[in-house]
Amino acid sequence: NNHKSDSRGALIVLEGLDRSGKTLQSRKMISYLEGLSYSVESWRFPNRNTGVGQMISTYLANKSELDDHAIHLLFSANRWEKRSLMENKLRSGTTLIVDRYSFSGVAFSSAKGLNIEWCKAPEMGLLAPDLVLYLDIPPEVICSIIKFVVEVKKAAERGGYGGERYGQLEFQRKVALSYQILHDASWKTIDACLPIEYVEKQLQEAVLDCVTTCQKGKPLSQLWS
Ligand code: NYM
Repeated sequence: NNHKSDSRGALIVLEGLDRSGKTLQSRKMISYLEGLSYSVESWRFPNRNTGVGQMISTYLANKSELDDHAIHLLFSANRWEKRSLMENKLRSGTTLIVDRYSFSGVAFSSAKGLNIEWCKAPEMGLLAPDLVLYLDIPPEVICSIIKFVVEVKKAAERGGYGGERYGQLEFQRKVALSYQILHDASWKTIDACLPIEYVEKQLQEAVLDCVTTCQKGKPLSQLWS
C-alpha cells in the first residue's frame, strides 16, 4: 500500500568537536541497529575516496594551501557528489549513520571568520538529517584529550593528531560557538563527558525513535528551509 512505499531509512548525523567520540559511537550505533536487523550503513564526511576528497585530505594534512572559501566549497562539493546516492539509499530503506555533515562545514569555516550565511548557502538543497546527535564536550577537555593522543600517537601511522589542522583551543572554542548557532529542533545534545556506555544508551534511544518515525513514512526534507 501507499504507506509502505513511503517507508525509508533515516538520515542520522553525528556532530561534535574533534575527538568528541563520534567515530566510536557511530560504530556502536551501527552494530546496535544491525543487531535489530535494520539495513544500515556507516558514512563519513569528508569522504576522502573521491577526487574532491583527496584534495581535502591533502589540505587537512597541511600539504597544500587553499583559500578558506575554496576549501569550504570543496567540503560542500564533497557532500553534493554523494547526494543522489544518499537519497537512493534512504529511499531503498537503508539508514545512514553519518560522521559529520553540513554542520561541520559551517561550524569550522565560520570559526575561521567566514560569514555564516555565506557558509550555509552551498549546503542548501542537500538532504536534511532526520536527527543530529551533538556530542557535547567542552573545548578545554577536547584539547587535553588531543594533547594526550598526540603523545601516544607520535610515532603511529595516523601521524598523530597534531599534524592535522584545527587542533588549537581557541579555534575549538570558536567551532563550539558556531555549532550552538546551528542548533535546531532536529538536534539532540548528548553530554559526551559521561561514561561511554551511558552516552551509548542515550544515543540508542534517540536513534531507535528516529528510525521508527522514518519507517512510518516521514517525508525527506532539504537543508536549509
Ligand atoms: N571539516 C569537516 C570541515 O572543516 N568541514 C567539513 O565540511 C567537514 C565535513 O575536517 N577537523 C573538518 C573537521 C575536521 C576535519 O574531519 C576532518 P575528520 O572527522 O577528522 O575526518
